[in-house]
Amino acid sequence: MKLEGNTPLTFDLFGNEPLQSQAAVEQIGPCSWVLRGFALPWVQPMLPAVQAVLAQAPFRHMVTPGGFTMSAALSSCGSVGWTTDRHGYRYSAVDPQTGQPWPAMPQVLMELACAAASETGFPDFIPDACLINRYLPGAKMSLHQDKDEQDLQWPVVSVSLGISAVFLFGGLERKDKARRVALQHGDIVVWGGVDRLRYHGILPIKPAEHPLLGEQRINLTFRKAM
Ligand code: MD3
Ligand code: FE
Repeated sequence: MKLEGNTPLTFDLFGNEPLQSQAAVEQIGPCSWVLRGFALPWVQPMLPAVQAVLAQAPFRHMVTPGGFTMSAALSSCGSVGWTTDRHGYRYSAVDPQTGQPWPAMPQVLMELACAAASETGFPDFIPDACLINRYLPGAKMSLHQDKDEQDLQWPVVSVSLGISAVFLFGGLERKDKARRVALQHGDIVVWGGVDRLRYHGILPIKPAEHPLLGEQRINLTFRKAM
């Protein structure tokens, strides 16, 4: 690194210079923001960390309590992960597919989520779950609310990687008109407060090729579940 007169030197736990990002911020709700490109400086160190998680806890297609197989494939890391079966949706400390605890949340993912939350006014956010969704072309996520977390005062931080998506940003009732927002590689969405229970979804992904990730979209959502 370059040493200059008064540059403060700060290092993370591994003695690395912390990554920083300057991103264009778009406010899309009273308590929701899109940080365009915020994750870009983290992408290179993130990808091997995500791959290591997926080696321990491979993607799987969840079946909803109603019997529908979700088109996005899912995995998790952190002290709890999200699972669904015919009894319902819940967070669990164990991956039901392996019987093992979920992989720990890699440091670089935790740092990115905390940096993005701080940027939008949630400096004390410490996620305990990171859900990893993989969308191949045609996959979608129907309108839903994220309400399985215990304390809804904490925000959710979402990181988009790979090919782009159109997300639906609805209201507090399913019937409310949803606005469409394009999400690209490196974009982060943070939502909390009065927006925490807004309906949201992802339109079917259009086929495209991303130079780093190929024909897929990966979305990471960081939550404080317990
Ligand atoms: C929620 N994931 O995992 S995150 C999910 O891109 C999930 O994979 C989607 O919904 C994905 O539960 C969407 C992005 C997002 C953006 C804006 C929102 C979620 C939002 C606004 C309000 C509530
Ligand atoms: Fe969601």
